[in-house]
Amino acid sequence: MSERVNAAALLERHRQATGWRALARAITLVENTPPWDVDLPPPAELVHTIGVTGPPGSGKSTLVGRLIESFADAGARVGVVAIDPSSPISGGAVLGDRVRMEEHLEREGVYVRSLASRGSHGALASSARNVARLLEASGSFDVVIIETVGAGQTEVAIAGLADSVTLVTVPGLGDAVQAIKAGLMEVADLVVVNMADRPGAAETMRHYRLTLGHDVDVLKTVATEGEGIDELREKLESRWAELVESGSLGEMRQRKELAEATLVAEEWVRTCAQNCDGASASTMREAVSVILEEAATRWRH
Ligand SMILES: Nc1nc2c(ncn2[C@@H]2O[C@H](COP(=O)(O)OP(=O)(O)OP(=O)(O)O)[C@@H](O)[C@H]2O)c(=O)[nH]1
Ligand SMILES: [Mg+2]
Repeated sequence: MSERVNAAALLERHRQATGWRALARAITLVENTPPWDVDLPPPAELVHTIGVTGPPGSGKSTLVGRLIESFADAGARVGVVAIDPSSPISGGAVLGDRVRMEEHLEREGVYVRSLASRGSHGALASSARNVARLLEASGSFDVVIIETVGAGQTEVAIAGLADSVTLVTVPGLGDAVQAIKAGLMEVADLVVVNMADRPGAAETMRHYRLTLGHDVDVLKTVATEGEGIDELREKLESRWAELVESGSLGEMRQRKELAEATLVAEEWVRTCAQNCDGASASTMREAVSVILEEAATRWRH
């Protein structure tokens, strides 16, 4: 079993230092610690977290690279967490993501970090959520972007925990249907039809508008050319202003925290079931039986 990690102390070291080295070290520690063993301080100020997800190869990293530029031009400090998928479908993305975001790394106030989809402890991407929270609490950013491939339930869920969830898709109804299947549509606050330089973009946008109704904005971009990126940034900013001013941010974050707790709990139970010591095993049995009892009571009423 690993030691508990005190993120507040790590962040204090980052605040005392110049540059990103202390933050980079803190991230490595948090990434490699099971999410339930990390104590995270609450952020001192409100930070807009943006989740970017979508099918493999839809242009997420290219788009995030452009978004960084757009936010930085507008004066925002931007932190980015990108999960490098290790699945065979998108093999090679590790290098690809770095290359695509590299040119933005040298900008003042911008920090980009790629993570493996699995930490060394074998737990899933929920460590990435903790890394995003670490950036949020660091006091160094106004916006934190988290990119995950929408190819697995956990990855989709992680992006879904952000304040503004952006689904990046491409022209072609086949992909739209796939996105619906993967549960991506339910979590999206905003849909981006990227690669709008390809045929069928207008049709795909119409399809999404019809399927999603008026609550979800549908935009188009050509990430490689930077087209539509400022409009996307403005939409994200106005959504954020609305969330803060209407007071609905607090309620939404509470709801998402429950979803996050569920994810971490599931991961804990799974890990514990595979290998944990006697004391943890009995804690797990107790916890599970309390939850089941609660579920049964509610189900009967
Ligand atoms: N034609 C065209 N190509 C694009 C556009 N945006 C991205 N691409 C290209 O699409 C390929 C995949 O882009 P990425 O940004 O790596 O996509 P991704 O969604 O991050 O990929 P994974 O992280 O592997 O899922 C690259 O070759 C990009 O240059 C676009 O708007 N138009
Ligand atoms: Mg990518």
